[in-house]
Amino acid sequence: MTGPGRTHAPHTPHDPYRRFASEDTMRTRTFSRRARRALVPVAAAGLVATGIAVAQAPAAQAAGSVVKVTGSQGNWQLTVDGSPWTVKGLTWGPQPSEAAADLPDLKRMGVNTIRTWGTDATSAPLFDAAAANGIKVIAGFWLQPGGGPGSGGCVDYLTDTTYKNDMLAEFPKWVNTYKDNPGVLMWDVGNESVLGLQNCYSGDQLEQERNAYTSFVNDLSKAVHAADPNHPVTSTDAWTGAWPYYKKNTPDLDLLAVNSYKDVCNVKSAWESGGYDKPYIITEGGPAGSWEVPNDANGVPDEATDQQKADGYTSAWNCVTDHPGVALGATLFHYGTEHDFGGIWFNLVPEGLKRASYYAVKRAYGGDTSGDNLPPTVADMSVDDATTGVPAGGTLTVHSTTTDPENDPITYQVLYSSIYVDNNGALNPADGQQGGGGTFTAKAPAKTGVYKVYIKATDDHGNVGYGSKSVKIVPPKPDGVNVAQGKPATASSFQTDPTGGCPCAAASAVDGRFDTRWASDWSDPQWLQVDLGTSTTFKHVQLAWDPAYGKAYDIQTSEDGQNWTTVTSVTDGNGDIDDLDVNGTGRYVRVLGTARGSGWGYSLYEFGVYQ
Ligand SMILES: [Ca+2]
Ligand SMILES: [Ca+2]
Repeated sequence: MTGPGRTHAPHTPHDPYRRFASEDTMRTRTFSRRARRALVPVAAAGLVATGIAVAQAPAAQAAGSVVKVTGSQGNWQLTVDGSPWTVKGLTWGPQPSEAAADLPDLKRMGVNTIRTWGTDATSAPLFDAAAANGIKVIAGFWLQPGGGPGSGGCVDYLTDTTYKNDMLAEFPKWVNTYKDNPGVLMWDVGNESVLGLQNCYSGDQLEQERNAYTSFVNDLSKAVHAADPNHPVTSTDAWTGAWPYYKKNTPDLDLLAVNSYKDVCNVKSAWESGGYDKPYIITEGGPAGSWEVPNDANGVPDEATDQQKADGYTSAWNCVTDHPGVALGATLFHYGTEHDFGGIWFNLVPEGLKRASYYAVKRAYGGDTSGDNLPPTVADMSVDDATTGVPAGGTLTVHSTTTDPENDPITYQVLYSSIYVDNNGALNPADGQQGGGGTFTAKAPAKTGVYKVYIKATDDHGNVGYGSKSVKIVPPKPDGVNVAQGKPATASSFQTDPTGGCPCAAASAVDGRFDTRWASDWSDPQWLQVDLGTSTTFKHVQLAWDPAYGKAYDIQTSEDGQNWTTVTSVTDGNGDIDDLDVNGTGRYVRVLGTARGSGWGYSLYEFGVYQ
């Protein structure tokens, strides 16, 4: 980092949820015996039918499908055992052990395909459940680095033959394990690594690594084809800008693949202008991601409403079907149950409850929607003082107009996320929430910063609607007059680097605003002083810290700006808001920082001196 930029969430091409989803699929999973045993009937049913003894035989003994990319330039199709197969898909989030319970629901949606990111010893229940429901799996394999910053670590594809040989042994092993399972549709080697390599390398080496990576994907494709000639192989990246590398280095692939959200309707033109000779599938798609939308007035991604997101899925699917003979389908993102920041952004079924986006995908895929009961719609959501600031621990007021299409009774909950404060995506119910009829009050978060506020509206038919807005939480206003506000201020140093949201001059700590700050060099000691103009007696100081806070500091006064008297000393500061009752008199007041609380410098949103 070049500045104390922690106050702003990093602007990366991928939000924390996608990194989480990626890492989760890489994690070695452990399953309870109970979960494994619950799946035995699925496997056993197939085995009994083929007359094989159940006791020892693996599920993979069932007959696999023959899947092919057939046709010619611009007139391709995917076939399964000779019949056309348009991929009407969703990415799959739950554990494989949950597939037997959940896939019948996906089948009712009209989903015929699910996509995963990793395939290993834990995957059998997923393939088995898919096969039992007439659904097929685009089975992923991880390669480092994933698309998120540093996700999965950095490999040097030019030199690391150990890693490459390991993968060349690993992938065919699992292909051989599962290739005869009728749940397999195709193999998907890697996810967003052409993009992700930018988090590992730059300049000429980045270019060389991207070529080496896609060449290695070709080696893997050959190895997978050698193990299994009956299923296509593809490789996913994050944008069509990766496709020229595949065109150049990966001729063995049967089709291209791309994850695309906001730009999904531009994939067709990118394919047409790129001169490609293979069809493609969308392996992740949906409404614009948090990394693609404009910021709101509080400087954080402006999240769409549930209805706008639902429309995003409809639009994405329409753009896929608008490219017949080339776009062979999509696995839209995401059949996931996480109930957190990323889950509310993308999941069709957070906590297993169905959202507007669930029903939009069901309509797109031709599921039977007759008799569906639909979710509540949270409209016109607003938070009082959302940008001017709600005092920490004070009362937050939120409004919405929420209706249910069937006039079902609605249960409400107000939730907060501190993701833009501490990068924690969890949703926490607000304390002391009251109200109804469109207006709710709740206790505001105790720490300052920009928070997400959610209204969760649940009907009594397993449906949920969400609204979300940001709110700025500011320090509680002390009693009295802030005699420092607007007065001349100077400091031992200040940051100028714009990448950290600076310049961050001393005056920004006394301008009365909680969206501007002073930030010092990253060393001890540092000071900031205010000239009150005339000798003034005061009784309280309030320091509103950026995450770059002072652990040990003195509050001092001076009549001449040269000779200082310590009014109070803090030795165990923990940042955020420090409210200090004092007895001080002087023309000049300063904070002298002697020990920093972080690796950064000292940074104050506001330094208030109260009479
Ligand atoms: Ca309803
Ligand atoms: Ca300020």
